[in-house]
Amino acid sequence: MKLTEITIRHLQMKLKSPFATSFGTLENRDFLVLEAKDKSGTIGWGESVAFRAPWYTEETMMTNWHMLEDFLIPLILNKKLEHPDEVSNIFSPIRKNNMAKSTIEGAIWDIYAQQTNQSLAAALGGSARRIEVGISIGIQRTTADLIQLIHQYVEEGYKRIKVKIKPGKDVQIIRALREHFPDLPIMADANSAYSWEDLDTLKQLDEFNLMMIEQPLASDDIVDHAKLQKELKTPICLDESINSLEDARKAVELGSTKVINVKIGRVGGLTEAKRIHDYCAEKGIPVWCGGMLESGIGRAHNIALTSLANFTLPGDTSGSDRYWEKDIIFPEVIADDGYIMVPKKSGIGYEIDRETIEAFTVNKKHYR
Ligand code: OSB
Ligand code: MG
Repeated sequence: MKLTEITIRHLQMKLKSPFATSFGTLENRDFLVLEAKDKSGTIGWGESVAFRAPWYTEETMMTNWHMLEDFLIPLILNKKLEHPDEVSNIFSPIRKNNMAKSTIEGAIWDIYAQQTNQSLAAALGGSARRIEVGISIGIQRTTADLIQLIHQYVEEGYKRIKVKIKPGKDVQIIRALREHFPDLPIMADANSAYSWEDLDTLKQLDEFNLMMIEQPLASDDIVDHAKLQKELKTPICLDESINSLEDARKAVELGSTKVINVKIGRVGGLTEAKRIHDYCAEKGIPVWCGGMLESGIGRAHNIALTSLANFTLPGDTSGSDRYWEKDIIFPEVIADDGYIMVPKKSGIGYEIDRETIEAFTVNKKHYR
């Protein structure tokens, strides 16, 4: 395998409904799509999951473009590769910038799977025929709006409901949800909106039998997360804090987390995601696959990863129709009764809808 040509596109896609978190509201999803061509002509696709602004982590769509153009593409173009696991070594002179690295690595995994005549899921060692999925709901204007949305998604079959919380929009809302849905698997994601000072509030959330509370404290705060976990029955799940296998090991050893949300982009690619999965399996820590409001390309990678055995909890990979009027793959991702079928075709297992990609492209550049 040897990449001879790469194209980067900036796409802008309008979300069907705005997505609000503890940091603000997203109406349009701006992101990069990377198309890589191997010397044999095989084409692979990757998606940069970084947002326009650095609210989730420090990477942005434009820092990703800069890293790709000025550092990562020059390191990988025309370099001979036997296996995608070698990519992390090639990129090792570049610190962090995991989402940028993952954008190319994902395309290389797609090419590798096609050239070895297997699905990306099989290439990663996954065997699930279908995956169980949940849905992540942004902060709503009123609790009544939130309850109505949850009814709709439960009816559609989603297997667990995740709601976003932030200070002032937490205990009351979760209490109302629990009264309304006594047995529903519910979890809450704070996107780092709390600190140790908020211990009392976080302890109040412990009454509602939540499946887990995701990333309550700052991303670099695994010490306080360990202290917090000692005060709570509810399992803590880390998201933003886990950027590598080493981070996962330290958080697990410290007792900062009982569940891990694995995001391919955040950890620098599928190889590292698989390593975290394997480590957690060994330690009895369940994992699930997080989402970044991806287009169908990123979702296809998520579905393949989720087919690995220790992805035992429903993830955030919902159907295309939850995000977009029209996705950029054929067929679109369909969540039927809360399950997504893992494609059997080679590579990412979906066709790329080039016409729709072109329609959403704001800017593009070619590298060779
Ligand atoms: O924290 O998991 C998160 C979306 C954007 C950024 C961060 C997060 C999320 C979600 C939605 O929770 C996941 C999705 O539906 O793709
Ligand atoms: Mg999260």
